[in-house]
Amino acid sequence: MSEIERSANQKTPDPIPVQLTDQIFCEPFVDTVADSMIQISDTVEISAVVAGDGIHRILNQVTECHTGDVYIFNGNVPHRYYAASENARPRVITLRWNASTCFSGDIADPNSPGFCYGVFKDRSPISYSMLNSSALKAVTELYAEMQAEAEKRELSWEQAISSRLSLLLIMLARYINMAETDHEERPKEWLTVSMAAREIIDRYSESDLTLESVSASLYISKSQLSRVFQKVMGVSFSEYVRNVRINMACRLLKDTELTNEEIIGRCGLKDVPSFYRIFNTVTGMTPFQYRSLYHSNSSENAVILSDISETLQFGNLQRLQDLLLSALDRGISAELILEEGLLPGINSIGKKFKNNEVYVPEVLVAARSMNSALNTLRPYLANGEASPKGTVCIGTVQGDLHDIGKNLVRIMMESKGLKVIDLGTDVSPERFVSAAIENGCQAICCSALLTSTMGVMEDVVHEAERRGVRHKIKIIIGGAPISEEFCREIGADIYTPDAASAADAAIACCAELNSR
Ligand code: B1M
Repeated sequence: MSEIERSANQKTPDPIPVQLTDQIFCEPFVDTVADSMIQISDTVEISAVVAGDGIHRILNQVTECHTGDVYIFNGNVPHRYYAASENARPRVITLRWNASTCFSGDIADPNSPGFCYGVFKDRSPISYSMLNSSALKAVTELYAEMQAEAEKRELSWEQAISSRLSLLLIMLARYINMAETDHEERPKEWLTVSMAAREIIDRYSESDLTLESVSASLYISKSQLSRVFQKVMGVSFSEYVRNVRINMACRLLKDTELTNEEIIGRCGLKDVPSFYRIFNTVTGMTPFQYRSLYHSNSSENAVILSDISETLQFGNLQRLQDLLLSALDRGISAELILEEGLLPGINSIGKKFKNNEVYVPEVLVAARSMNSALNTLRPYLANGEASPKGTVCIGTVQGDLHDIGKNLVRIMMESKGLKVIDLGTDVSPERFVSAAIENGCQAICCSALLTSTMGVMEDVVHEAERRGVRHKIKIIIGGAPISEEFCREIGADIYTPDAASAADAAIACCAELNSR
């Protein structure tokens, strides 16, 4: 047993430690002196989990480890891998080399430019306090290459990582060497960011993981953490948190049968629409498409959903109805049919219309299919409650005839227990406000799809003021051209980007007004 293992063993006793299955000493760098003669603090150690999941303990800190995690430490950081259970044993490869042959500084001292520490966890670089920015960049790029290679499945992760691990070491050696002359000292900032990244990894499932809470736990200001995070990581704090969450969501989609809602809960995400939006931004796919890559059952469902999307565009109502029912029969949820079948269909028509590939009649046909499909799905989307949580009125503003988005918002609101008075399309400000007063509504919900009609929303705000009810009726607005900024500008209360969040916002408004 090596010196390193002996010392790690003494400090971290555990019932089922994992055997390092491949323990290779990186030939080019290991001194000719015997292993036991090398000062632990002079060695750099890279270990990688190449298969399976388990537990990793660094000093007294215990975290999960997964295939693809890479840890770079100087040799006197006691850390070990453990099996999560008798049957779940990670395979770990470890490389070590004697850094004193090429670096005379102290790699164990956080204030030394050669201080060596890096963690690539959950397949993304989560913390590193290594050397200089060039080393960081080089190692991060190499890691990304390994990951891409493993993911392309040309090589297994194990093969990809084994072949590149020694390269990582070579790279580190080169930059440790350079660190002696490159005195761009940043270890303190890196340590701060490492600690923040560590906290993000530990708390990604908590929805209240914020810049504020992390900076408070590190006893630094929000702006300071935000600045050093961006500088060291090259991405903002919130982007980083988002990426960690989406990485974890990818893993769950691939390895489990959890529903979107369950995944959202486990990854600290907000709701289905924002999950879809963020997931798409990061991966270029929907969660369902991602899952379909790995599950044959999901790929069959994907075929039905893309059929639904196509049929909606051609307007064959009977076939659409059959497909919807057969999708429901197969256990595909109404929400998924909406997100993966109907909405892509209507959006695709919208794009074709913009590019002059189809004209108004085709759009009308698709819109008719969409409304009929929404009617079919309505009972499955809505699970209305006996006593309403509040009353709202909804409509598309004057001059605007688009009603699909508005209908969807209405269905979501009803499904969450609100009583909804639907005023239809082309609704004047006077009608909105009169209907709200007559029906005792707590909120007026306005939808607009045209840039030329969005201004009507401001008239609704003025009309509510003129009739003296502005203080007791909230005005919620939405639709493709609307934004948060526009909402502020016109003095409306709430903007939401999608139907589900519109329903949540309306419920919150009703609760607030009811409690007064
Ligand atoms: Co029209 N149309 N259209 N159209 N149409 C758009 C909106 C357009 C973007 C198409 C394009 O050029 N790519 C473009 C608007 C450009 C602009 O102003 N920036 C446009 C145009 C120009 C027009 C006409 C002027 C075309 C013409 O005649 N030359 C004309 C206007 C008629 C009028 O209203 N006075 C017109 C007509 C039509 C049809 C009648 C043919 C048909 C509507 C049929 C119907 O609704 N019953 C139609 C359609 C279908 C579209 C597209 C293709 C689809 C709209 C849609 O239903 N999307 C659309 C292009 C597109 O969006 N891709 C387009 C699906 C729906 C679920 O999304 O409504 O955005 P959306 O709702 C979302 C969110 O926005 C949000 O939640 C919903 C889902 O989560 N949301 C809210 C909506 N309301 C909310 C309210 C909230 C909160 C969230 O709180 C209260």
